[in-house]
This record gives sequence, C-alpha cells and structure tokens, in this order.
Amino acid sequence: MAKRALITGVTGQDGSYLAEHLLSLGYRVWGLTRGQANPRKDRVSRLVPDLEFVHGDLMDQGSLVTAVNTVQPDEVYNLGAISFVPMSWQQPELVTEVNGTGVLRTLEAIRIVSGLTKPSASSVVDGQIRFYQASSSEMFGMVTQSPQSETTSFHPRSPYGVVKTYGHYMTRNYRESYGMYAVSGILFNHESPRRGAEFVTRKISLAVAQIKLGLQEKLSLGNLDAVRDWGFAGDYVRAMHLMLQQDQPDDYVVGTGQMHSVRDAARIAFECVGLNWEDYVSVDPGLVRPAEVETLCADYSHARKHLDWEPKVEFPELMRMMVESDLRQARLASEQRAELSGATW
Ligand code: NDP
Ligand code: GDR
Repeated sequence: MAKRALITGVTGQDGSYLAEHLLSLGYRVWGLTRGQANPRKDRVSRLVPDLEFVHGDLMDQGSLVTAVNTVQPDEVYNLGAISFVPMSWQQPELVTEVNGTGVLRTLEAIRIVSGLTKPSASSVVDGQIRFYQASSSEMFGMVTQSPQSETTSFHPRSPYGVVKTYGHYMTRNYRESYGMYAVSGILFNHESPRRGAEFVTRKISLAVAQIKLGLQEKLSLGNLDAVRDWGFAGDYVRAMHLMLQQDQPDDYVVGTGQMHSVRDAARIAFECVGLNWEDYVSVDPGLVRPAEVETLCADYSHARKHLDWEPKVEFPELMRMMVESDLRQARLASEQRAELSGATW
C-alpha cells in the first residue's frame, strides 16, 4: 500500500519540492490549503498535478483534526508558517499563532486522531503517525559558536526565531511526553527558483534579470555583510523525508557548511549576466533589521552520518539556476506583452 503524507505549507517553496519528492517515491500526498480562493493552490496544482488537497488552517484546531482524520497519514510535514522574518516584528502575535501555536495544534491533531490520551514515556511504536517540524537556523540567532550543530544553544534575534524555538521544544516535548515519532529539522537558508520574491537571493536574481533586459535600473538591499549558509531547497526536502524513516526520532541540522555574504550573492548573480554588481546595488538603511543575525554556518555532520545526506548543489550554481530561471520568465513576459500590444482586436 502506498504511504500517505500530509503537508502543511504545500503552496510554499518547500511544500512543492517535498510533494514532488514524495510522489516520486510512490506516496499519496495531500496538501493542506487555506482560504476560499488561494491563487497559490492553483500554482502548486500546475507544478505538481498528482497532489491532492485537504482544507485547513494552522489557526484552526478543528480543521487540523479533520484534515488528519480525513487523510489518515503515515507522515505529517509541518511546513506552514509566516516565514519572512521582518513580518515577525510587524505582526508578532499573528506569527506566534501560526508558527508557534500552529505547531502545537498540529501535534494535538495527531495526538487526538491517534488516540494518545495520556502522557506516556513509552517509546515509538510501529504504525504511529510520524511528524516533521520545520525548525530554523534563526533559532541560533546571535551565535557564539561556529559552525552550529544540534547541541549549539539558541539565542533567537527576532520574534520569528523565538516562536520557531517554541515549536522546536514543543515537538521535542511531545516526543518525550507521548512517545510520538516527532522530529525537527533545523534547516539553514535554502533557496530555488520557487523562492518568494521577498527573500534576498530571489530579490537579487529577479532584479538581475530585469536589469539585464533593461526593465529595472537599480537594486536596493539592506545589510550586505550578513552571512548565510545557503543551499538548494530540492536537496533539503530529501533530508526532511529521511528524518522520518529512521528507527528512532531525532533532530537534525541541515545545511552546506559554506558561508557567503549578501555582497557575494549579489556579485555572483550579476556576474552570471556579465554585469558588475557595484554599478547597480545601493544600500537602503530602511531594509536593515533592528536585530540582525549576522552569520550562520551549519555543522551537518549528524545528518551526514545518520541520514547519509549530503547537499548536491553549491551556492554559485544555485544563484545561476535562479538568475537563468528569472531571465527566462522575464523574457517570456516581455514577449507576451509585445504580442498583446501588437494585437489587432
Ligand atoms: P514559504 O513562505 O514559501 O511557505 C509558507 C507556507 O505556509 C505557505 O504554503 C503558506 O500558505 C503557509 N501558511 C501560512 N500561513 C498559514 C496558516 N495560517 N495555515 C496554514 N498554512 C499557512 O516558506 P518555505 O517553503 O520557504 O519554508 C517552509 C517552512 O520551513 C516554514 O515553516 C519556514 O519557516 C521553514 N524554514 C524555511 C527555511 C528556508 O530557508 N526556506 C529555513 C528554515 C526553516 P498560503 O499560500 O496559504 O499563504
Ligand atoms: P532570512 O532570509 O531572514 O535569513 O530567513 P532573507 O533572505 O530574508 O535574509 C537573509 C539575510 O539577508 C539580509 N538582507 C536582506 N534580506 C532581505 N529579505 N531583503 C533585502 O533587501 C536584504 N538585504 C540584506 C537580511 O538582513 C538577512 O541577514 C530565511 C527564511 O526562509 C526563514 O523562514 C528561515 O527560517 C531562515 O531563512 C533560515
């Protein structure tokens, strides 16, 4: 019988890659979608035609119980979140509800549907629903140790990071309290052509494509010195799946162990189209964060050893992939505009 998976956040970057990956392994996959007319649902349906849908919202406990009960999943991947860090200063309470209490509600939905009525220290049993929580390197925040591993202490620097830390510990607590197979992947930044345009790598790749085609003149960025460990989302969803296939549940750091600054990202992206980044990029102090995470770098040796996982795509190749995808789309959009303006009706 095909395994069954439920993904929250299926309309996001990781959701679409994870759905494709699980379907390629023979799973039946349901994505949780919210709202009465979500255009991102149409987009993911086009990208992943075999994906099935169930309605629900991380803000609504009953809808999650119904979704888990309807799908009867073997595995639940909780990727749903407000994932743009600056939003968490603007709407900290909403981010707490979705990214924090949403984790608790999903764990509760699994507990209720599984009939786990009493806390019990008993270990994982076969046939249990397995749960993956999308934890984040933002939990490390102000780092005093580099690279960061599963044992590095947390010092989150944004409401987003604080709330992800809550979800992380709640996941561990359900594992320890109910014997649930519940794990967190502490994932470092991962990008792709499907990355939201608000995140810095995609903001850069989109701007490079527009500037190359003469559709934009300049690019404003915030902190050019911020350093991240950027990998490819398609590689990281393999790690998510592997975390749920182990004999015992555990948490894993996933990253590349390579560090690049925002400045490097801009330089590499502009070089892809033969331009010098310094001719186009300026710093807008308004984009600098009130409390910045200056530098992050993953020690993913635990994942390498126990999951046999390695990233395949290096950062320059990732930036090239994103720039080329944005160039193709910008050219297509230009051609369609030209066709429309030449239309005779
Ligand atoms: P995206 O921002 O691309 O996707 C977020 C998803 O969450 C969307 O599908 C969105 O759906 C959904 N969502 C938002 N609010 C709710 C809600 N109330 N109920 C149900 N779903 C909701 O994020 P990514 O794919 O990049 O990231 C996936 C997860 O991994 C997130 O939890 C993120 O915080 C975490 N993470 C990401 C990293 C990265 O570098 N990408 C690194 C570490 C962790 P809708 O279309 O309805 O808005
Ligand atoms: P991050 O990703 O906050 O690390 O969170 P983002 O791409 O937004 O920022 C990375 C770094 O770049 C600096 N920066 C800018 N960022 C944006 N968005 N726009 C700019 O113009 C800009 N200029 C400089 C930022 O200050 C920051 O230091 C991502 C999200 O996917 C989270 O959900 C996830 O948990 C973490 O990665 C790991």
